[in-house]
Amino acid sequence: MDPAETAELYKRLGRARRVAVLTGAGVSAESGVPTFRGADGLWRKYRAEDLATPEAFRRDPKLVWEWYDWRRQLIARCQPNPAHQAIAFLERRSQDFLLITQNVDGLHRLAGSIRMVELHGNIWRVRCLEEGKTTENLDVPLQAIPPRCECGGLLRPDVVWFGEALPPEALQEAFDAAESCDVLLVVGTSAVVQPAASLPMVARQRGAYVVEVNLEPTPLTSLANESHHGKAAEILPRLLAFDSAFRNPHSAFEGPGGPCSP
Ligand code: BV8
Repeated sequence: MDPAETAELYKRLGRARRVAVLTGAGVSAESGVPTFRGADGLWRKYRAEDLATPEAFRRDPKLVWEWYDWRRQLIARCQPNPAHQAIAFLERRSQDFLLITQNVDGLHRLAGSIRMVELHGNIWRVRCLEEGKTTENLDVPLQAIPPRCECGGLLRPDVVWFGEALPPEALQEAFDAAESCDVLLVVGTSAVVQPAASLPMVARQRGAYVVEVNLEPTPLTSLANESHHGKAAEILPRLLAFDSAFRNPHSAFEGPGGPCSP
């Protein structure tokens, strides 16, 4: 990667007080998790309205759970990739940090991310429709489809479906971070699903330096300060000096002499 391509970002990261990252399905693509809207996207094979809505679940909980069980079995075989690891590395290097993910696959946490919000829930949690209780369920495959709570109530995936409100605390935390961050990295999202897709606009309007990493241009590209097109697992480690920092742990984003010194 041309050093000129990273100089500005290094400088910004070096003096940033608060860093935020927004991720979408593209950050997990190289782990083998299908995206939603790409050529091999999940929505190509299924209509979102048929599966990722409360109405679909009411209509046919077995069909919706068969889709989620298939996704859980696939994700269970996937490991975090260098993009997830680079984001966890950035968190450790940043004074004040928040990862905002739209992904439900749990790979960021496996990669070591701690300060994060999952805007659309998590595919490894289930919620009882009778008691409202949320529990972790790692069964692969599920023991029964649809799964039931000990109380006999139907369990649903603890994810946010279309037409459902996002978890208010997570959403508030995400907008607070977008409004106050100095740098926002936007990685692997088509930026079409609201309200998450509004976060980069809010950050830019508040003066954040917005950097997009995506295979291709998106509706965000025109508002980003920098756009890097390519695979996140290849670009992000280089962009964040993640790989070279491993060899020289005092290099990235630190003090005088590092590549980001003003
Ligand atoms: C809500 C469920 C209101 C879990 C998902 C205007 C304003 C507000 C809302 C709306 C609005 N217009 C329409 C709406 C409603 C709707 C919406 O936004 N619809 C869209 C389609 C127009 N929004 C909602 O319904 C939301 N709720 O607004 O509620 C409300 C308020 C109060 C009370 C009641 C209701 C709920 C949205 C959440 C929906 N749930 N998933 C699951 O099963 O997964 S959305 C689904 O899309 C996933 O969660 C995913 O995270 C999300 C976003 O997709 P992306 O992550 O961006 O993935 P995608 O495949 O699209 O793109 C991948 C990108 O990666 C591509 O750009 C590709 O180029 C790139 N890429 C691929 N490979 C790589 C890569 N990049 C780098 N490297 C690679 N290797």
